[in-house]
Amino acid sequence: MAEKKYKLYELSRREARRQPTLPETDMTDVVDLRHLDHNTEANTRMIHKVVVPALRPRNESVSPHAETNARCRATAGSSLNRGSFSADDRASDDVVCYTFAGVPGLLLFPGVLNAEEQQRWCKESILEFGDSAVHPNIISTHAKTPHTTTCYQPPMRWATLGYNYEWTNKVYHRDRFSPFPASLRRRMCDLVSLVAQVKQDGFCCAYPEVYEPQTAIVNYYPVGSMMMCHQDISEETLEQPLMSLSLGCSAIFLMGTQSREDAPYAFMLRSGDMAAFTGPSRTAFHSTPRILDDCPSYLTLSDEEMTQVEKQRYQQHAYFAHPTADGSFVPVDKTVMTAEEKERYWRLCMRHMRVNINARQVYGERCEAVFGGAPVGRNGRL
Ligand SMILES: O=C(O)CCC(=O)C(=O)O
Repeated sequence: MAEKKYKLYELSRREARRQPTLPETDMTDVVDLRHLDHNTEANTRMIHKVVVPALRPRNESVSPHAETNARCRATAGSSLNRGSFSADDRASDDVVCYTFAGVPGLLLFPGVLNAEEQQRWCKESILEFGDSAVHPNIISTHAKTPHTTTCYQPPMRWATLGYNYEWTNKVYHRDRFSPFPASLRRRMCDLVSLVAQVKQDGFCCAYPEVYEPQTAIVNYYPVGSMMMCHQDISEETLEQPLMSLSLGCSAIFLMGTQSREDAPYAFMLRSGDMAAFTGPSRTAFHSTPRILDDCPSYLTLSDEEMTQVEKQRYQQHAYFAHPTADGSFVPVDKTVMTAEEKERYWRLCMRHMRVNINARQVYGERCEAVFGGAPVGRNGRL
């Protein structure tokens, strides 16, 4: 199982006495788009770079969708600009995308969100999207740190925006939703227009004219947590891409095929990167076995910047990352915080965390209610 190779282990005291250090995780096979010259020969051969012309801002007269057929300049892996994806043959506002021979339909856009935009989505994810009073906000089933296994698995939590997903039966319900945020809808539509410009053999990556992000799952991954191998196939519109934004700590992400038996490829996802699962990758098995403890400084606060009180509260599990003994998280009343306190709060939450926002279109038709209607059908877990 490929997850085993990358997940974070913590030794029990007994094991630590016998073998105090674990071998370092071997990252050789992980595709790394920020350091192209670090990739193996085999990985370098499968990486293809596509330069996507930037779309005009929305307020210009040409609709972004009208540019869907714009020309893309594709270059094979052998002519990659090694070591950086910023200085090359593209205009400064063009966007770089990578596709991969052997992983048809997986599109990675490294650094497509700049630092300011990353800050904005981290802040919203912590302060708004994670608010159980508005969006279903679920604590992982393994919320208690297991004492019976040597593998340390801090709990994940996640929030669902738009149509709720019923995890047990793997279905959506048309009558259960929370409002899908307008700003996230706009951004996802723009990003889907970028995705639609990437040409692939045998399938179209996206249909921006009819795309609607109707559900977003916001995953909050503390360092040490992981997401097991799964497919996302409950949506009716699998011809539309699953759009996935990475924020905060980096992750090792595995993408396979429609068969669980096939060995997946490993990719490093960093803050600001976007992955689009299109074509065959839209229905492929994938997982996130490892979160690295490397949150960029512009998204968090260092030890030196923390006050004594904040340090104490961090120990008392107040900042999202660790549950209390009964598996719950310390409730934090954000309504009484000043703007400055809120700013510090989200940055403290991000200290050892990755946030992943992934959006899907669920139904084929337009669903205006999910963008403006009052929340309905809340279940008891809000
Ligand atoms: O962590 C990621 O980047 C992917 C998350 C994912 O696979 C999911 O939410 O279904």
